[in-house]
Amino acid sequence: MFNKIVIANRGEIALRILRTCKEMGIKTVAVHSTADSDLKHVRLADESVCIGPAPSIDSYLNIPALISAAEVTDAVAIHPGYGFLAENADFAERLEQSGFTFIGPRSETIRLMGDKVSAINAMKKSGVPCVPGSDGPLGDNKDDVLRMAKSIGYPVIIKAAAGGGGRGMRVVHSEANLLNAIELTKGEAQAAFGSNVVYLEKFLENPRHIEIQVLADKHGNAIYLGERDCSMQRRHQKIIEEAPAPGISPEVRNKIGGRCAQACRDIGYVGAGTFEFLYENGEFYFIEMNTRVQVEHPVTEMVTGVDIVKEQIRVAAGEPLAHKQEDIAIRGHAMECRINAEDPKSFMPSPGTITEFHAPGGLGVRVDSHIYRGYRVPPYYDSMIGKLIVHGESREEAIARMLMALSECVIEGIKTNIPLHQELFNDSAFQMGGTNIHYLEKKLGL
Ligand code: MV4
Repeated sequence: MFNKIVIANRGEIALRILRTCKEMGIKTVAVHSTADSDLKHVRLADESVCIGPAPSIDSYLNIPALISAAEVTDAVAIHPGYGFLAENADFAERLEQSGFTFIGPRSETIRLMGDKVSAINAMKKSGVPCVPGSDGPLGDNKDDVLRMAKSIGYPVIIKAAAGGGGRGMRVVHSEANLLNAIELTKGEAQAAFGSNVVYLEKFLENPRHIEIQVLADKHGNAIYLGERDCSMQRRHQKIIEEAPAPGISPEVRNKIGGRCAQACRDIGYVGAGTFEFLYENGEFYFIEMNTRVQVEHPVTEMVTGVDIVKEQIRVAAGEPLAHKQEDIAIRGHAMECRINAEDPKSFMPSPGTITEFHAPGGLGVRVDSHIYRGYRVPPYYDSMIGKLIVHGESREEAIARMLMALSECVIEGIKTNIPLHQELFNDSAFQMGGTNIHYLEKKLGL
């Protein structure tokens, strides 16, 4: 096993990784910007290194500074968390070349999945269901493109191959707008990603966002840990996630999960990963794969009992997965609220000093957060300051526990979105389960 790991992230996920390292007897190096020396995990780590000034481009995204930090501390591996460099194939490749272990898939796999066209092609080859579409980049022949879109049927969506997560896409409702929309999307993609490659899919109007969690090792083993429903979102920012997804039967779960695990074996996937699907009229349609640990991984941990970060570290070190598919069962129901330092009505960030903090507790309540009384939320980074996760025997019990936990939670000095969460957990459509990706924006009147 690794002797010492650099945690190349901040906030709650850095603390989450540190906790598992401590449990595994692995020494930890916290790296932080000048704005982050008071982070909780920096205090708890065995060593810490300041890697640069507040802007993340100069610190958390500074590859030479991170490699230097690993060198001077004699660390052997780097955990990237989520965001920042977690899905940067060049970073993974440079670590591989410098003799450090990147805790994640091979750089080649990150690159394959970073290009959405090659990701979809790999998945289709493995029998993962995809959205009907162009089966590759759009070419220059206008007649071919028009004919193809007509056979798929409007509305269609144009997506940048280098995009993802909601960046670089455009919906087209009729043939009259298609060619112009393609040119606009190509131009935007070139400016944003340095690539004008775009592809086309049937636009699904009212889908849910359901994703499958997988784990794979270097010995050809791959398993799935069920699904999460992440449909409650606003402007591509998820705000509530749950597992299992309402209305997904064990048979349906095992069928789609089995396909994802097989795809992992086919491409030699290593580590934790997520297959993102749109789910509409009882069918799954693959859209993207995430090659990192995700913000919402705790809901899967709560219903399966598997420590996803521990498995990431174990498989990166060459050990076999600790769990077999037949040992994985989905027990009860888990829900997660992302707690953001923001105005609950305007969604404007609300950085500042936390003058009072009382964490909720009790059976089935988990708080993944780095905040404490006196902590100052810096204005430079993401506004998420923690996650409130609950587990219950049933979805109803999980909702009741979340309402209890939200009412117990006291955060003063900054604004948070806790009032919005309270409204949503009291919302009758949400309580029924199965709302689609447009529900929250429509409710907010956006
Ligand atoms: C789609 C779609 C409808 N049809 N693709 C947005 C994020 C990116 N991961 C893919 N996205 C979408 N792709 C087809 N063919 C609708 C979305 C979409 C969406 C997807 C998941 C979660 C929230 C979303 C919000 C708006 C649009």
